[in-house]
Amino acid sequence: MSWKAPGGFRPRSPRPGGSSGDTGSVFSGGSAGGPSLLALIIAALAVGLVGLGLAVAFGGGMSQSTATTAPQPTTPPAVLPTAPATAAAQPTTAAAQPTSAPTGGAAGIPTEPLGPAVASGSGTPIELGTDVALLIFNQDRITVPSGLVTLTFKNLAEAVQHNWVLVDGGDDVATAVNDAAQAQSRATRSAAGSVPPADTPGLLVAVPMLDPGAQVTVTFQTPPPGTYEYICTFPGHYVAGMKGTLIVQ
Ligand SMILES: [Cu+2]
Repeated sequence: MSWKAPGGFRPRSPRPGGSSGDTGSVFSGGSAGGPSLLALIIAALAVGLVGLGLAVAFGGGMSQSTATTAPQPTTPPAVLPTAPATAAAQPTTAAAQPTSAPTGGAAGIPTEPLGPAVASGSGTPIELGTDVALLIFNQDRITVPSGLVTLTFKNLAEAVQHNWVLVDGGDDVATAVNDAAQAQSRATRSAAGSVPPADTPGLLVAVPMLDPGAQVTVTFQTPPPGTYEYICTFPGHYVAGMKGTLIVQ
């Protein structure tokens, strides 16, 4: 039948067109190599099965891979927060630098009396000291006339620094001023820097932190007649009760 025809056409397998001859040629391949066709079919099936198997296996792999991928997205976010954290740390470092600057310059640690009430000249002399060991002044009440007052403050302690700070009010103001001093201590990273800035609200006079045995003299204009609290702003001392009252008559 067409068996031979196709066979004869084999050379023409490249086919001249889409005629029936094509179909014949397809079959011809099979007829010409009967065993080959069978082998091809088996091979195709085998390949198909293998392919299917691979597809399934690969599919499974993909699933796992996908599952693995899911965690990956989780990992990146974890990394991202880390990056921001690093970024945040940088700003912190930057902030620390400005803080270091004052410390490095030692300008952050006062060496002279400061505050709006500090004045030049001399006035009514008064003296004040500290206890040798306790965190207290040796006088918790001082009375002065209104006007200029010249205070000589001595740190009589054996091993602790102290200072003297006069505030325009009582405990409430003293607490706020002391807080400002603590902030300075943190900013300068030094207990010696624990002195309120000159523009601290409620501050009248502040002397620098004195080493044991040191003293300082400061003249200031008293506030109007009334009672005013004075404290030591060394970290922890005011809280411990290192304070007194200045009575202006
Ligand atoms: Cu003190």
